[in-house]
Amino acid sequence: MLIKKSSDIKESEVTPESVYLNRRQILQATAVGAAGAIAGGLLPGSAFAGPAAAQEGRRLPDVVASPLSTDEEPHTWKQITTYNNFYEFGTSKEDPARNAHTLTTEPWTVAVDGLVGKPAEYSVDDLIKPSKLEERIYRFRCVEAWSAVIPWVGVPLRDVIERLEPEAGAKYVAFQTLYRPEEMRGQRSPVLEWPYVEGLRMDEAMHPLTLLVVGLYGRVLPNQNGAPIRLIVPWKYGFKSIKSIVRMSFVENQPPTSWNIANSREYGFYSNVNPQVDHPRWSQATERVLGAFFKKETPMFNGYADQVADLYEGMDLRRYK
Ligand SMILES: Nc1nc2c(c(=O)[nH]1)N[C@H]1C(S)=C(S)[C@@H](COP(=O)(O)O)O[C@H]1N2
Ligand SMILES: [Mo]
Repeated sequence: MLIKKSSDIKESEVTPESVYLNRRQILQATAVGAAGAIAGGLLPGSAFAGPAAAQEGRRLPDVVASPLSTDEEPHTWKQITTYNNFYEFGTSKEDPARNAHTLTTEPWTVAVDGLVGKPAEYSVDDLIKPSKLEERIYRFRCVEAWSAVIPWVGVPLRDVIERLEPEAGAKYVAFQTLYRPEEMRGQRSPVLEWPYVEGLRMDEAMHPLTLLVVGLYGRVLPNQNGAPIRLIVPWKYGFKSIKSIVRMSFVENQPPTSWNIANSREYGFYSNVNPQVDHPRWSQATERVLGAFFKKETPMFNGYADQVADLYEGMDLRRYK
């Protein structure tokens, strides 16, 4: 992965989607055309029949480009908002785009509790202020072996945690998604234990790459992508990146996580992207990039090994999956 130096970046470089409607789209049109003939449009992100893109919400003010962005070209707004995983709105990849409009995200509060100096119910604005909003273009790798490149807008989780003043005994941060079956139709079925929960070890939560996300392509986050506030941990499989967060708890012991509760044989707590350790039912060595036909090799830690490998030094990553 190439990382730009901050001195090379101006605010005007923040990504409007139109900038990317060039080479990439031409490449994709070709790839999807070829794939459509073979796979009948069932390929992730293909242009064939499917839900409409999310409506564009409010533009977020004063977003600065981050030097931690990958130089890969992002997928389109339409791709990122029509091929999602969000079981609260259904189990198929098109369900969130069809069903997530029922979620109301205002008002919204995030409860902060546990071993922390400043527990309270925070509005999203109060939680992220006064950090400056950054655009971070990250590689994103799902456990189901597809991947995308996504221009998120958010603030480092680290800044937020520092302001909340965790106590020395806090070793993990636990996160919880909203539970509101009237608005989240998927929660009316027991496909997962509700509410969705996730967690990070404190050093993972404090890592500079870990982002609390409130936007996409410079605009407020669409519901299907986890509005109004979600986590992004780019070196871990996508399911660690919990959506529509309503609680952050500072705890001493490793917290339970949804996919581990659902199937502990297949999903561990760490869930770092690791091409050397297969999922029990499929290989993790390669990935299919959203909209592309050919698979490509998955790099260790999703390409972020230089930045995060030392978090796991001395750990057996086959055991701690
Ligand atoms: N609350 C909640 N968060 C969730 C999920 C979910 O079902 N519910 N799915 C996860 C999985 S498996 C993935 S791959 C990512 C998908 O994020 P995206 O739809 O924005 O690409 O969200 C993660 N966060
Ligand atoms: Mo996923």
